[in-house]
Amino acid sequence: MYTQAMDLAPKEERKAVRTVEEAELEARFEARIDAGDFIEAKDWMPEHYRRTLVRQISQHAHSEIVGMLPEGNWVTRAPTLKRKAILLAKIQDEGGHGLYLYAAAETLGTSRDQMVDALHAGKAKYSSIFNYPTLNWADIGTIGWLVDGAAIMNQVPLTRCSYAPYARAMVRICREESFHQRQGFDSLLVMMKEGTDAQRALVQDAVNRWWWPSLMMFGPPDAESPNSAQSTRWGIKRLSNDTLRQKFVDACAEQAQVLGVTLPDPDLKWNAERGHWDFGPIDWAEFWRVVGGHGPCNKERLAARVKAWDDGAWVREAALAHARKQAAKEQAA
Ligand code: FAQ
Repeated sequence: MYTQAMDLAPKEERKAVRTVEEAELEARFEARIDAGDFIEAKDWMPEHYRRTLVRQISQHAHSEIVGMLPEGNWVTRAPTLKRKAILLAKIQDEGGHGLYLYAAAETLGTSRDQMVDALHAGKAKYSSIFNYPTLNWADIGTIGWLVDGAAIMNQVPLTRCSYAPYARAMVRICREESFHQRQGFDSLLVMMKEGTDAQRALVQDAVNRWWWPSLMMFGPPDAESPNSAQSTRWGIKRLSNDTLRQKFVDACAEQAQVLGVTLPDPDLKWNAERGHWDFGPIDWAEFWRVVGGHGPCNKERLAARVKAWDDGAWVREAALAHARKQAAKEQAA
């Protein structure tokens, strides 16, 4: 059920015999990838490259859109006008990121409606992280610090992805994510340094709950990541799941000291020989349970997206009717 292979043809059809011309095109494509060229939408590309990108970009777009929900839960309860304005701006940014990414995926020949249908039918994935609840105000700062922090770590290398429309979208998205991470860290810092004991306890509680799911955002270990080898070969992925996860742990271990919070991992310690922070085992059974649709909020998130889509039908219909009227007017003129 939970696969993104929504428009994969049956296996027999995919085995279609390659013509000499296709073999030449493919060799030229591989040479361009080897030379570090960017691939544009109208360039020839192997079908598997196209499908891999649609899979990844649509998952990424869905993550941005579903990712608005956990934070949206706190818009009406933000503690000050300033925090509310920041939160609103951040959530709007996530919506914008989803739209750029759907547009980037559309350049590969898959329509937004197809992608949205796959999400609503439970066939398309979105990041596991957004299936966890936001229980207290410190969850919002923690999402900024850890979730946006993990998102940037993963997304900066994507600005050099071999598919140019995706790489270009990522440049702007990363700039905005950087502001998101900073506002989260700032919000937590204020609670930790100027807050009450009760506020500091809220921050620690939020960090305890979000730390491990944030590490899972980078995907399964390299040895168990079926898509990594090919995506790396094609320059879609520039750094591996485990490499990015380690970079994230290294950054957060230092930042946690500045904040004065404890990361909930008794095995977290500096390893001078490796020049990295060691960390404890990740519960991959939990990760796969959440990815498989059985996390704490999967049902709620999907239901909220389907309801928002259904409730917005009249807007889409009105926009189409307006466009038809305008076109008819122009034709008559
Ligand atoms: N959750 O072989 P790999 C954000 C799936 S945006 C769910 O390693 P790949 C902004 C994977 O799809 C966050 N599923 O796969 C924000 C594959 O299944 P499939 C999203 C996951 O593609 C912040 C299977 O496991 N970012 O946070 C996850 O080479 C705050 C095997 O995995 C992106 O999407 C997961 N965590 O590497 C918004 C970045 N991990 O498709 C609001 C772009 C893996 O074969 C608030 N994506 N899976 O059925 C990527 O960089 C890659 O797709 C990875 C996975 C690294 C996520």
